[in-house]
Amino acid sequence: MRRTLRTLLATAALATAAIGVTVAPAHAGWVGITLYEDSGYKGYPHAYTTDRVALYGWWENDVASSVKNSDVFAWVLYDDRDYKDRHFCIRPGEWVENLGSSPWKFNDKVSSLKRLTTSSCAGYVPFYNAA
Ligand SMILES: [Ca+2]
Ligand SMILES: [Ca+2]
Repeated sequence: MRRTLRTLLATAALATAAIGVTVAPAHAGWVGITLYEDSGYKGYPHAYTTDRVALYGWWENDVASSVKNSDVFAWVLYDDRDYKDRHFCIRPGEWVENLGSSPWKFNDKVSSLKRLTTSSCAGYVPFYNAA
């Protein structure tokens, strides 16, 4: 049953990928955040421009291993849906090559995303100390 569902979802995900719906836009000036399945900005890129109260499915939830913020605002990544549990904030222009690195230990954890309306982390725990 579970295997059948996974196969079905995999087929659906591949169909979606084939028509380019969720592929990160490559054009200059794109604004948003990109989560990658693998460290080093590799694997399937998931691009977001708005809050996500919950990420769904094996292809999107608990898969992010690296992240780039190409937005003008900071984003907060949460371990649980509904913006709960452990979280870290990434500022505009910041990249995190390996979410599993020891300061964070956040590999394959991200389950919701919040886009702030400031470029600073505004009190949220940042990945990096401010320059
Ligand atoms: Ca991963
Ligand atoms: Ca999670």
